[in-house]
Amino acid sequence: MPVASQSPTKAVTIERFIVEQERLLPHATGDLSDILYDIALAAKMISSKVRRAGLSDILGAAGNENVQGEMQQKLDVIANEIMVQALEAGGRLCAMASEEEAEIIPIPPSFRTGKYVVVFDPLDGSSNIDVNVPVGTIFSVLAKRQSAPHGELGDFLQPGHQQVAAGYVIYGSSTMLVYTTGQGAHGFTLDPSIGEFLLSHPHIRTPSAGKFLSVNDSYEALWSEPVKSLMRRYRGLEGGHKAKNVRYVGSLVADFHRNLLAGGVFCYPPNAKSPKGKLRLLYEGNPMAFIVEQAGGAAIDGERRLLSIEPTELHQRAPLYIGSRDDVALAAEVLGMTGALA
Ligand code: AHM
Ligand code: MG
Repeated sequence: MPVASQSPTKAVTIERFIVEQERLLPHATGDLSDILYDIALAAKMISSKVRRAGLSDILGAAGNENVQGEMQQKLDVIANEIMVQALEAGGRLCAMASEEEAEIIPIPPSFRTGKYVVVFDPLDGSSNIDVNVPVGTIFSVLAKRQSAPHGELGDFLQPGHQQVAAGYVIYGSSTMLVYTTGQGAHGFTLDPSIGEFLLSHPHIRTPSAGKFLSVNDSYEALWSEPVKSLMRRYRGLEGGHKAKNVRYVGSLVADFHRNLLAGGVFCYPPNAKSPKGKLRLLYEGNPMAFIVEQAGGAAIDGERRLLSIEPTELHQRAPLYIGSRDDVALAAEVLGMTGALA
């Protein structure tokens, strides 16, 4: 693996890395690489907007007119527009879908269409923006499977194991992009001085058992008994397990990223008020599940491997238990899951 080790003078840009990865796929046409470049560009643009979030507030709150007399837009709306505009013109997609839009986003007739669809959450955790907590962008790339030249709902409703690429960007103390095309999960850190994503975390491996538990336990009274029992085990109160440290940001990208690198499990269980949890399968659960499996971890919905779920709706929710493999295996055992983790 020529790019796995590097000296500071031989920095590997994301463009170079994507090209090297593409060479490993004998039938690659370059279309997928172009989509990834476009997403990396969008990530840089969103990052620059996020970095100015506090300043935008000074200049005018969302819904107010700014100094130029334009309406201020909410950052999640801006991030959505950036993603759409970065991806629609490339000729590689036949449609897109976003958490921000109820229906599929068509490719305008003035642009060529291609053989992929992308589904994304442009700014996950955006309720955290006002208090300067990390937020992120999550994306999933699928190959078109219907015959019509434009994208249809059926192109999006594919189980997660069919994803051809997936990733996320975290706008944290630095901006990082982590993606996979099924050949490992790789992380890149944005060097703001040169405006490039540089390979910083090649071939990420997540610890097999983690020290962190990320869960919003204000829902505890609404959980089922097996879920309560699982949480007691993670906390070392039942079953003789070593107690985990609880860390919950409330931004999936931030909680997932910490656990991916340091080891741990993120849970968003079903509860009596939300029987499918909160997180969306196609653009939150599935991309993270693809990455975590590539890093040696696992993801389930409590009944099956997350990537095996056949979706029926664009914005459907699914419970999520994701992270270090032994920790997710414990969830599978306590919740009575019968199938294999992966
Ligand atoms: P969003 O897509 O509307 O931002 O919601 C998703 C977010 C996740 O980032 C986070 O893990 C979760 O919602 C937190 O939900 P809760 O406040 O119920 O714990
Ligand atoms: Mg979200």
